[in-house]
Amino acid sequence: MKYILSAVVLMLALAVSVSAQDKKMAGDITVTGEIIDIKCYTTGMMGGKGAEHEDCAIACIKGGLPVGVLDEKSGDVYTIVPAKGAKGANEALLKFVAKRVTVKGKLAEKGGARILAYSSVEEIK
Ligand SMILES: [Cu+2]
Repeated sequence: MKYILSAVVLMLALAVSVSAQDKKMAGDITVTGEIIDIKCYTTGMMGGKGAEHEDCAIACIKGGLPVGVLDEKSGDVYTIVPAKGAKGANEALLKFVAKRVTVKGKLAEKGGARILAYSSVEEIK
């Protein structure tokens, strides 16, 4: 009986931790990593990241392809959009392309998409 009870408690604890993970979908977030153009990074075009890809990334982002940040720890990619009322992310982030930065903002996640409405970007020197 004791055994069954502890098994039930364990299952409940697991269920709670899983639903807690599902709910980490919105809120303040800080991401450290490289500013990338998501299209080239995803397709692997010309390496898709780093200094060798800087010129391509700038051209792509200037041309309107989505800009994002590649989390250096997890490898997760966040699409960057402007915070409410701010100007377009693409133009504002051009000077940070292929640089190592810290991006702060609000995260929204759904269906595999990660959207970061950024409030600040700082280059790490
Ligand atoms: Cu590119």
